[in-house]
Amino acid sequence: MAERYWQKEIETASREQIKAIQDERLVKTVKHVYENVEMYRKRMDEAGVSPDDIKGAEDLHKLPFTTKQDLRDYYPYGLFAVPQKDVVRLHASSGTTGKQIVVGYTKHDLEVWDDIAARQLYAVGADENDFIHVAYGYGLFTGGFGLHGGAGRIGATAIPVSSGNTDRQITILQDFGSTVLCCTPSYAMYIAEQIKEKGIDPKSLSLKAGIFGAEPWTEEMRRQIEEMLDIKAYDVYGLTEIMGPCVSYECSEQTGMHVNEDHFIVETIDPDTGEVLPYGTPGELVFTCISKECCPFIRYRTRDIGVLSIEPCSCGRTFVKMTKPKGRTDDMLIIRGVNVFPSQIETVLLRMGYSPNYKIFVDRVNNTDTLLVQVEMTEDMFSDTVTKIKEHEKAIKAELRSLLGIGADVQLVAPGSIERSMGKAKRVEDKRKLIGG
Ligand code: DLL
Repeated sequence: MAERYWQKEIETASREQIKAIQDERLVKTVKHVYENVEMYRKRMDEAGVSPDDIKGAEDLHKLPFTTKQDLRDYYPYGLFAVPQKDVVRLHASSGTTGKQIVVGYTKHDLEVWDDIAARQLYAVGADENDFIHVAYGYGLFTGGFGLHGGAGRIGATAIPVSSGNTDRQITILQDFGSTVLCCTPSYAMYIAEQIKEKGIDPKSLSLKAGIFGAEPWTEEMRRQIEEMLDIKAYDVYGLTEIMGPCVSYECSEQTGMHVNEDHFIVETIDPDTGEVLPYGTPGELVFTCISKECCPFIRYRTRDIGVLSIEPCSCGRTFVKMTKPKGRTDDMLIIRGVNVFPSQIETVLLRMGYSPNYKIFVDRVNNTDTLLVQVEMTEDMFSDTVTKIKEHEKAIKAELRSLLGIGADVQLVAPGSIERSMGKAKRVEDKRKLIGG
């Protein structure tokens, strides 16, 4: 299939052209926030930087960072850079901890959002002939409206199912002829399991692609979903603070997501020192909005860890690519001094043939951290003897020890017994935090 682009000129522009656009838009945005947002004016004055010092992207490092705490401190509208009469939409996110944050969009901001979602849809091979089944939540969460806007932009038929009610999702997939499924990867997996359980042949559906994001997932999980639903599964990344879904989008190569660099400048930094890192080095992703009117956050620290690459991509797009974020600095578990990402545990489990239905419990007993991984047995193990099950548990333990470098307890539980998620999965329970440790 020939590669198709929604906005070919910019998606395949030369690096020089992209840099020129970024320079011009950054200069304009910095002036905009300096003039209209008290926090930016104060921060820049304190740092001794004036808008005139910012001549292009190479000056970005002079600007102070913005964090989620800033959004909380200026809650709800203190960081809006336009008058309320120009704000046409609000979205919000509560995150896993703390007070929710609020962002606003002007008409222009929503148009940009529709365009970047349209780029994602074209990149997975969709066009006006497709039925876009949106099973991300609609509401203050950005997932539903984000992909919905993109579907409208390309003239496809949007099916705004929202999340939940899995039986109904499946009926709609069957009856309405959905061709592209959009939801979290954990929900896609659950839908796939239910389809299997009902004895429905995935080939009897019209689905051809999935756009899955909003939470970390592994390559192993991608393969399972692709196989179970008989589709191509693409990753999509974004966050409320920067826009919502489609800040970066995956293409036919399926090796990471192109950042929409005409709207966002991406950097990776050392999370401890704030120092900018070269491409190819894992670091915290930091985004600067350069075309937004209402909430153009400057050097927003995402806490997501990724790697950027500027290697040529077979799809022809020239935007920088980011790897799947392997986790968040604040999701990283430090267990007995060792850094552990839930995604590493997922990789081991899926490689060994288990499903991504697992739960990680961390606790502290007698001043020592404990790690327990619960995972569902496969259907064929269910009738195994206790001894046999113990052997399977031992095998997982050994694999985890070799990958993580620390010991973990493993418990195989009955198929279907771990709670399923219709949105973002919550797989970690760190009891140490509950007791303030
Ligand atoms: O999750 C926006 C979104 C909706 C993205 C639908 C993709 C699809 P928030 O609720 O603000 O926004 O959460 C943002 O989710 O900082 C990451 O930690 C995580 N995240 C988002 N996409 C991915 C992904 C939406 N593809 C936070 N892989 C981000 C890993 C992701 N983590």
